[in-house]
Amino acid sequence: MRPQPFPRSPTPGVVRFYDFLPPKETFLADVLAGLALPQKSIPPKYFYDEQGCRLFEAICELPEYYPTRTEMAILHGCAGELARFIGPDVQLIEFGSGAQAKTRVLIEALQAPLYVPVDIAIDTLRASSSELARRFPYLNIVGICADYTRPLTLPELADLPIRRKVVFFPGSTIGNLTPAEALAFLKQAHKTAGPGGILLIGVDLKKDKATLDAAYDDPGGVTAQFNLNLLHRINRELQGDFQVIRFRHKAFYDPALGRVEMHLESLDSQSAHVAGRRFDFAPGETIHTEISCKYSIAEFQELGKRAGFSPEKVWTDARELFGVHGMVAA
Ligand code: AVI
Repeated sequence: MRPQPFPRSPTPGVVRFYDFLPPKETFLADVLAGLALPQKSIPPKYFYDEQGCRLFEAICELPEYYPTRTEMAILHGCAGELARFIGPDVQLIEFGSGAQAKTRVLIEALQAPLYVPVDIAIDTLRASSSELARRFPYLNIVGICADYTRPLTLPELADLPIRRKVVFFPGSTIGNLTPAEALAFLKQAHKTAGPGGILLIGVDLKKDKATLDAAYDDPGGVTAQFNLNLLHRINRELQGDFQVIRFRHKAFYDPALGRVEMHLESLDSQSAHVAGRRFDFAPGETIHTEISCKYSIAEFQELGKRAGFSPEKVWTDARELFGVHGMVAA
């Protein structure tokens, strides 16, 4: 797909935006195909419309949802060591850049001259890039609106004195891919980083079921709203007629598979239409909307090695809830 240059941001620090986003027909095609499967399912990347991004930010503030604040604390704690490990004059490429709070810590620590955020949510990408440009006037920013789970060739960028590329993938978003997809993603990240480049990746660690169940099914129901928003989004964008009130959020950790699963469960026998196609639901039938895989440090290092990385560093918190891995592309 050819990149469409995005309308220039009014903020001078933001150099350019590129839009590689798949067209709306892809959302429709993925929903129709997913709802036709024996186990109905919809890819989690479709959570993140404007409302979904807002709800995800609210999740990150929940007392039960430890990953965001734990990773942030780890990055603050290891910023100096990180800067020594990575060195100066880097191009910082961030996949799934979202709200970019963690990015600020890294940019400050590394004094990176070039930042390339890649995200599927264009509004968040533009707003947070503009905010970063205000904070770091020396920083060159090239925003890429794209689905980074698909192969993507980044445009060749400014002739700045760059010594190495650093791919930053925080938030344990890699957990939302199956292990096979995660491996394919890591191979892609290896290509993007290039020889000697670094992958800095946040990965949620395996832990007890009670902690994980609470993190994905909070008592205030914010995660439920986030999950159910997918049906609202289909109604809004794909002429759907889901009666959202007749579905409920279901989330649980499966220790045997080492992953959290999120589903939307039909409360009774019902039908819904999407773009004129009818889908039937039995009571208790679910749409599988997300997996969130958890990895021990050794499991993730093994995956990294299979993608061609040499695992060099891991930073964790005192309770060993979360890990930030530093890996060098061989
Ligand atoms: C974005 N991703 C890493 C989150 C997670 O923890 O898997 C998405 C999420 N789903 C429910 N709560 C948070």
